[in-house]
Amino acid sequence: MRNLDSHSHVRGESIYLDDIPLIHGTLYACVFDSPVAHAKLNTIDVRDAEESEGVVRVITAKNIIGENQIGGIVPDEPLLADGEIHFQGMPIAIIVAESETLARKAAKKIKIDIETLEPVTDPRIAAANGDLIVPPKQFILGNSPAAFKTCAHIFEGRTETNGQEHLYIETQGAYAIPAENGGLKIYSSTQGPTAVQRAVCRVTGLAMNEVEVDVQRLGGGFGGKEDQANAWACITAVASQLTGRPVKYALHRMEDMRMTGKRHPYSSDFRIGLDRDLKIVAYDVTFYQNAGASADLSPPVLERTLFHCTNSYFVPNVTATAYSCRTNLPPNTAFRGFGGPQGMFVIETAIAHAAEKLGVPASEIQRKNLIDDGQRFPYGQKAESEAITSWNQGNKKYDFSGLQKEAELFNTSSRYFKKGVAMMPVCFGISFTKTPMNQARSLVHVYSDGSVAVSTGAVEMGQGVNTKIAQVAAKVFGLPIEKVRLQTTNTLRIANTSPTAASAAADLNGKATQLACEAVLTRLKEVAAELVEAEAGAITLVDSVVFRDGEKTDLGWQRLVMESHLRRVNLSEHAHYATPGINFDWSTAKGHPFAYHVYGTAVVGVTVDCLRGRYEIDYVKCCHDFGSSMNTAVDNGQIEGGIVQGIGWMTIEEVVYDPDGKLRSSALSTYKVPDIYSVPKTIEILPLETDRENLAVFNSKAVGEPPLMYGIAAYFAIRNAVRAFSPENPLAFKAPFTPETVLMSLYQS
Ligand code: MTE
Ligand code: LUZ
Ligand code: MOS
Repeated sequence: MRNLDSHSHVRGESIYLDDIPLIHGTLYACVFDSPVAHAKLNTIDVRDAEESEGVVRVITAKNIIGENQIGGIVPDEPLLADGEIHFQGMPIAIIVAESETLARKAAKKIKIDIETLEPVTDPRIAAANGDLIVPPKQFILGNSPAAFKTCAHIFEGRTETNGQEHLYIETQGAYAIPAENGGLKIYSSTQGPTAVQRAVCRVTGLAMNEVEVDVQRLGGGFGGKEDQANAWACITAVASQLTGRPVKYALHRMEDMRMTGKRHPYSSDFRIGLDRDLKIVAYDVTFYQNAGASADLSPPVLERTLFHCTNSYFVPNVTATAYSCRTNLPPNTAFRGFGGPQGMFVIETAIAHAAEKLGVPASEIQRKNLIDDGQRFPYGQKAESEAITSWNQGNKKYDFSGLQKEAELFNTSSRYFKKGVAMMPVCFGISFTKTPMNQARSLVHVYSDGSVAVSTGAVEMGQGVNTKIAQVAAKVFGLPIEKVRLQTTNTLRIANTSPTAASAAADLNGKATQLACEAVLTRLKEVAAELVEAEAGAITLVDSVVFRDGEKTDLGWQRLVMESHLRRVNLSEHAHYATPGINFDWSTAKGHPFAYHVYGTAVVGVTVDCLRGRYEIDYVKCCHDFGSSMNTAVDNGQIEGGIVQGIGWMTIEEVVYDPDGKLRSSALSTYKVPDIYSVPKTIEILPLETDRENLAVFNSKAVGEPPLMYGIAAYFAIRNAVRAFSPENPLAFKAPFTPETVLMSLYQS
């Protein structure tokens, strides 16, 4: 089943924020943002800007009618700088003008008087200064201090993983339109319409029932619009409130790169202890998360790092500690995997490091420690594990040791090209780790002509959630998918939504849709039973036709719907779904936070050109746990995209800040994402065979984030190839492994 959007996408007819027809009188906003990372802000001189051609209004913190505050979790994020500047790119003033060009021209005329302060960009320095976003968090399982005393082998080290620019194709933006009696309608490129609604209410002083947020789709979000769409929506809302006119702001690429946060860089320390049989006995890890200047989503990202700090392994004794460190960088935020990848990188490093020191393949340590059914994660939840089955089924198909031997054989006869292979098991928990967020609603209308409209809180951002939800409705009603239309995501129709995030949108909104459709179906079946003279229990709907006891009748869907309407039967339903059985208690740091886990095992092979430092990803082969996929086209696309994005993070994508906090990789010429030439030559996906039940919609497990972490193997595969060339060189565990760092690693003395 193809993605419903593919037709309009390829014809360029899909509607994004920038395609919304503008209302007469629309103004354009842009911001004047800080040129320095840390400073005292004494005065802002907007006089020249105000007098600049076409300028309608210049807005600073003191003009905001509501609160100058957009911090959702911690109230530490002013919309506009007031008194102090916390990062380079921090919005200071909003310029509203008759055209985009005139607004940007005027922005250049703003002058500020500042006293620069020492910026901090290193999370360890921030931690040493006691500058934490929230108190440290810890997971403890067993007793690692005691267990280390029993270990045959103990290794320790440090890792660094860098940030990652989301580079959604559609930049951030919003369009605010005044509504009756001081209300506002906001079109926003957001993953979280309700988050936008709340933030807009806070800065404008309006109530939630006065603000409507509408989202057609996003040109990508990847977590970057889970919370960080709020600022731009607030800017247009404040500007619209103060001018009484519609205001639009769509960021230019370089503004977006400069002003928005990225994946959190982490610096981490680990200590791993193994017994003689290579079983991991104890693992201590300390994470220093570079949160940037304000909390944003850093606390839950930090928590997910802890949740995934042992990846797919069972480790009986774990002490994991995590610090969220405040620095003078743009606030870092959600990014596919939400801290999970950063946690997993560290244990994979610990294993690789132990394997190198012990002279055994890392895959042997990995395989021997995979979590089994009934074993517990450090947070107390028992595994329903597919870790071992996905490894074994992958191995049966791909022959992992055969692939390793092939690379070794190649390396014996090749001097300047070296191959490396690495494995990556993945275990990712599905559910928001904040239990209350795991709820959703769906509004289903069956119109009198038989067409079906579905509204949910899910936001389509390329991941195919609308297609999956349409499939759910079509399946329940026994209709072709063409009969079902997904409406925009709108806070008037669906209230109090969780963001489309945590890979859970299809599960949560799909299940709510299933419930809504089933409720309407029950009523339709009662009418059908009357019309064909049967018990309601004997009725089924298949291919738009009513069946009685499995036999086709001449009552079709359309007539059934019309007859039901004439009998005044309710053809609409608003249903609510809340994931059952989940909980988590931070006072004990134990619980059952996830509805289920997604498992998988990947093997990645690379070839490094040891004269130039360049490399190619030869293949990624994975055995992936779909449960039972309801849409293999969409799901395989998610896996391929996730893998490429994960490889990008580990290899060529390099976010660089100057020590003074200025983003150097601020354009597409200096920040490289994988393109068609650098993607793996082959990606093979083997669906794991399992007949286990799960809490996913129609047993089709969430797929959005987990595959990103297969990309971590690319890092270790490159490392193995580098070591094949120069085994004696000491190598840091620092990602990304860019071609430049590979070259230097090959030839360092
Ligand atoms: N796929 C595309 N094409 N574009 C995106 O922005 N975001 C990812 C993933 N896949 C994303 C994507 C992220 S970060 C998440 S959490 C999930 O999609 C969210 O959607 P889902 O819950 O429907 O899987
Ligand atoms: N967002 C969030 C997420 O708020 N909570 C989560 O647990 C989460 N997990 C993954 C991605 N986004
Ligand atoms: Mo995805 S990081 O949960 O938006």
